[in-house]
Amino acid sequence: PQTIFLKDYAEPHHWVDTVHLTFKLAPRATRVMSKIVFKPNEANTGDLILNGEDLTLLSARINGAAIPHEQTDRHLIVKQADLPDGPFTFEAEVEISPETNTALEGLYMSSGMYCTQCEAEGFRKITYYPDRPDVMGVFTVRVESDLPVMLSNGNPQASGEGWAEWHDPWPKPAYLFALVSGDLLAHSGQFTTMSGKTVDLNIYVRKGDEDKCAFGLQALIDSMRWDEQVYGREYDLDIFNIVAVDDFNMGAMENKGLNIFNSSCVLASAETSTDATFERVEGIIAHEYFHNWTGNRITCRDWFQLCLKEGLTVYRDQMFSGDMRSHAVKRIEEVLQLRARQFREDNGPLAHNVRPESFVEINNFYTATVYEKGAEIIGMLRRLIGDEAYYKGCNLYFERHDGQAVTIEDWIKAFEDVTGRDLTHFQQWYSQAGTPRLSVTESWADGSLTLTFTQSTPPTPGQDDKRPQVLPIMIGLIAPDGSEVVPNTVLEMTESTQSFTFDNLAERPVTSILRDFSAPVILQRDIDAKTRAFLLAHDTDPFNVWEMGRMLAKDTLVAMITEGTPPTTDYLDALKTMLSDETKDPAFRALCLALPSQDDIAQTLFDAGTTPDPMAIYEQREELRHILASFLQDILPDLYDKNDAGAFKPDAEGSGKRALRMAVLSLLTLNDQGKAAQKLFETADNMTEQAGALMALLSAGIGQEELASFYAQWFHDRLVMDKWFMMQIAVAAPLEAAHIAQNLTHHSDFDMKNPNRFRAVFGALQGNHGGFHAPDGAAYKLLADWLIKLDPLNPQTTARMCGAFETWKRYDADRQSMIKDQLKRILGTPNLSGDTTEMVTRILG
Ligand code: B3K
Ligand code: ZN
Repeated sequence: PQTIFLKDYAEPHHWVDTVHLTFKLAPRATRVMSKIVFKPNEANTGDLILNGEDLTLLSARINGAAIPHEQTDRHLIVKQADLPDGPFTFEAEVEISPETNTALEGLYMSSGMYCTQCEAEGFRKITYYPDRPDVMGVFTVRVESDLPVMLSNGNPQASGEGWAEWHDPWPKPAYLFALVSGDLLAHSGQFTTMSGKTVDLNIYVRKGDEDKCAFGLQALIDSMRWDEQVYGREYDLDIFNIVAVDDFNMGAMENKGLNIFNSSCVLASAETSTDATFERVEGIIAHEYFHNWTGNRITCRDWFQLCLKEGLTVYRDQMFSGDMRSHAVKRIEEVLQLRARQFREDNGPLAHNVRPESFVEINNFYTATVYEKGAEIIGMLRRLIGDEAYYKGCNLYFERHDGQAVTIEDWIKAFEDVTGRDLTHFQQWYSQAGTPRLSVTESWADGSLTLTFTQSTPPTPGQDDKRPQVLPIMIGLIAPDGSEVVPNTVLEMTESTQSFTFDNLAERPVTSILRDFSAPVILQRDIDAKTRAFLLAHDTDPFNVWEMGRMLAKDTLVAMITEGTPPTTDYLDALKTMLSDETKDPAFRALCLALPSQDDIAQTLFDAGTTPDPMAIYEQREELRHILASFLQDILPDLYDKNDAGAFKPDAEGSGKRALRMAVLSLLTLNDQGKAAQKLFETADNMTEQAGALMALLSAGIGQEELASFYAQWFHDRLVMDKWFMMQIAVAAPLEAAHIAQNLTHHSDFDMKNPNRFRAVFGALQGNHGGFHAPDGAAYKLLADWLIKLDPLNPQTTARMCGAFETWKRYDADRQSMIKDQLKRILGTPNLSGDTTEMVTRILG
């Protein structure tokens, strides 16, 4: 495998004008006929270079005549000297085998249907083509199939018995190509765009899933309206199709006019889906739809620019979800995710720039850093330049680059042009990895408060010296009587150390720092108990109120683990007050009640110079749950009853109440031997409460009977079965987790070829911190065994799951050496994929 560098980017030798494809679909012998009109790129002339992998070439012609060409296992090359002058037509016929394609990249089969996944470099497994995003062409596709539904990108053009033709008028890179054929049903609707055009909307699913589409369709309609109202972006085809596929390597894919979804990210019903699933479906539908402008109409010049479309589109879907639900709650959830996934990545051997400078396998860079940190950069930009300039800049970007494949520089330039500011320093967020540490001191004299900030970023692999970043630090000042004397103010920090002074203050105020988590940094603030209690009670910024509570919980756990100190009454009282405060949103209170994860505690200990002991973390966190259950015992039953949301509606209000109710139930179960949870399990009419009750029971070490009856009720529903696999591993006690997971891999419903099922088992195992790091190393070995088995079938999912080991350097010598042994064993496997080789090599460092 070869390393590819950003600095080596060169334009292609040929551009594509139009593409005609004909697919004669058959499980093991699909024929693909292509007719591509090329024109030489006068700025960089040379051989015709086409990508192609796992293809059987049957014929190739240029302008109707056979041509001399070179063929390797990755390319088809025609020498410049053998090419006609000027534009020419290349035609080829290849054969491929979708049924045996277990990598789920290119054209493959899932539960009897044909479907495709081309991003990033899957189109080359379909036919010979310049498979790079800067080559954009107008596609016309003919599908011939025995199965009734035949779909591709764009608008339907003509169809007959056994065939259909589609034409996409918008030039696009090959990674946005899609084709689907199956025995499918459509759940349909319509949307009228802002200029009055009617768009047909369809969600295609397998028979039996048609009653799980209504929510997704409404989310699509809401997204289309939102993008018009907020960004002025209108949809541009007559039809928008979504297809649900069971076997899919990630969440969903934004193919032009034909989004393909992992069925777990589009199907939803009250009985089978939790509130979290509804929220995820809404967010992912929006994300893929928003790509139509940020990704499709304007795409990436090369894969190094991935964050151009992903960071921006994540930012847009986050804004949308905040508007649909609650901004405060959404922001806290985003930060929890960012810290759990992106900070974790940034702190370990896989740390990389938001815009990487080299890669072996681009699929390994669809990461939390590119996506979530990429989104944080957009949020910081907006905070620095203000809303008006932000939308102006976006409009300029859309106008200037519509139909083009562009770079981060082009994106930033639009904002420089509308603001007149030099954003060179800000742009460093794309080229410097690592999470900045921010500390602050305060001084007070004669009515003036001075805040002195210091920032530094620890070294990351290949980047030893870090420079200061541009940080928008949003603050507020609150007077001792609780009134806010300085409302939200953004301080722009650009130096390593920098002071900001506030004058003419009557009394010394309390400072609220990094409101709304205005920059993706680790704030190291020595804050005394009194100040923290004051902010908990008076801060107007909901994020910081939650953050104060979280700091208290973390300090409590750390003190229990490292010093054996029991929780202070400060913490317990504050939590009780918060929970009982009915003026506060139940969803917010649920977030306050949730304890920091074991992984989060492990990282916190490590940052503080202590080697984390996973068993102690597990035990003390359990101990704290028991202490809370007994301290809060008077209020729990009442909270549980009051937050019964009644008839199920997957909206913010209902889901907020259920979230609080389930968090309360989890503690209540430790007091009542599971009575309330058992009752709820039997009577619940929705999955949020049924699964919530089961999780509460399992977490208390009971509930085996309910687990069995859950299986009996749901064994026929594959998405619910994923939960059944996941739940029992996720909450298993440390010494049992690997054993339970291993037994489940022998269950007749376990199917390693289905990524959802594989992740249900092994994602849950790595997510169970105590279980994954059990002292005997059984979980390390089990995961390695299965990664080795999966790699030849599905390298992409294998490589991604290797991330489970990325934190190995946090732990003691024994664990380090056990993990290293497993990583070396994986690396030593004959014929290991390039994907997995790259990941394991980087993790070993
Ligand atoms: N763009 C796709 C991700 C493709 C992943 C390829 N390994 C989905 C998304 O981000 O919207
Ligand atoms: Zn995306």
